[in-house]
Amino acid sequence: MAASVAAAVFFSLFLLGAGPPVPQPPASGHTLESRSLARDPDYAIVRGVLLRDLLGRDIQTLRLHAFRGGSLVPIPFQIDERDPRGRLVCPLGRSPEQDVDKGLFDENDELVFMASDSGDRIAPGARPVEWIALEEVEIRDPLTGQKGWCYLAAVSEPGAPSGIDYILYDPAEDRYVALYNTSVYMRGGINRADYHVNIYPPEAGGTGVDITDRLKIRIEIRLKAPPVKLRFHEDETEVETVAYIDGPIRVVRRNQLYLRVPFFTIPFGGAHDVIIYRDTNDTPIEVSVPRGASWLVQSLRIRLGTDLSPEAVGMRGSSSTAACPSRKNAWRCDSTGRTVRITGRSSPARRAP
Ligand SMILES: [Ca+2]
Ligand SMILES: [Ca+2]
Ligand SMILES: [Ca+2]
Repeated sequence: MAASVAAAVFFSLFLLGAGPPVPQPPASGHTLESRSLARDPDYAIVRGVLLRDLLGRDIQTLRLHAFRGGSLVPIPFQIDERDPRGRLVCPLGRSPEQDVDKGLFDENDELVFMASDSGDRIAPGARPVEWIALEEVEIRDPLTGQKGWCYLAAVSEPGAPSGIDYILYDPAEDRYVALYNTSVYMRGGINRADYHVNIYPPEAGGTGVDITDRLKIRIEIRLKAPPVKLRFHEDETEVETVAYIDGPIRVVRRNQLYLRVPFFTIPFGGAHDVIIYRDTNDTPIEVSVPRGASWLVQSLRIRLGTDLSPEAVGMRGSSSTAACPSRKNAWRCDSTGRTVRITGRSSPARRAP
């Protein structure tokens, strides 16, 4: 049942992505070099410091295009600002934020787009007159040397953006639906830290069924005095999404984790970002330790892991760069040493307390 509901949502997303017709810039120019890039699931991030001709521009006037089939077409992108400390600026949610320059493109702000949306390289000079400033972005696969290009331009009369949104986010339910990657957080209600649904549709090479049992969180705090260990797991945590970004390429959820103790909750570490793309997730975690905590805390240990559901048995994973991890009960390497197969046998992580 869960799989069919998710499939229905997925197709809604696809239809939204098709969207209404988008005004196109005039076809112009000719191809200087054809796109050879073949990587599909990767996103690309380009910092403003590399796009100097556009620094200081109002971000709302910027548009990203690719040259395909002899025409310039708008492609989905977003520009996320970072504050002077380097933290992503989240303009939505309970605690919305602004960059200090209030929406201008500066050196640490970043352009984000999918590598698969890039196109051919266009000949210099063959560009619409509406483009008052321009930077060519070349992306290159470091493994193969294959290339693709796109063009970020400041436009005098910016039209509608591409109309494609690869990822939808519902802050009320804390649920996201990405084109190739669907997850639902919160088991049994709001304010839970763990996700419990993760579906990869057939279009992404997946099975279309939920392969996740649950996220496991194990936190152990060893105190100096009294010399005791405090242990918390995912059922003893709460999370609050304090702010977020919802663009066409990625959703950023800024979460504050709380530990539940008798009668109240205490914040744990600083807020951390969960960054969700069309195909993948990133969760950089930074733990803030209060000044003076060394007088009280001997050590802190955090373990995170995902338990898979029986539907994951038989799945394979591979890496073009890394060898298989050491042999475990839960998976087996093939003869190449680069591919693992989920066996379904009980793993050390599952047996852990
Ligand atoms: Ca900035
Ligand atoms: Ca800025
Ligand atoms: Ca979105």
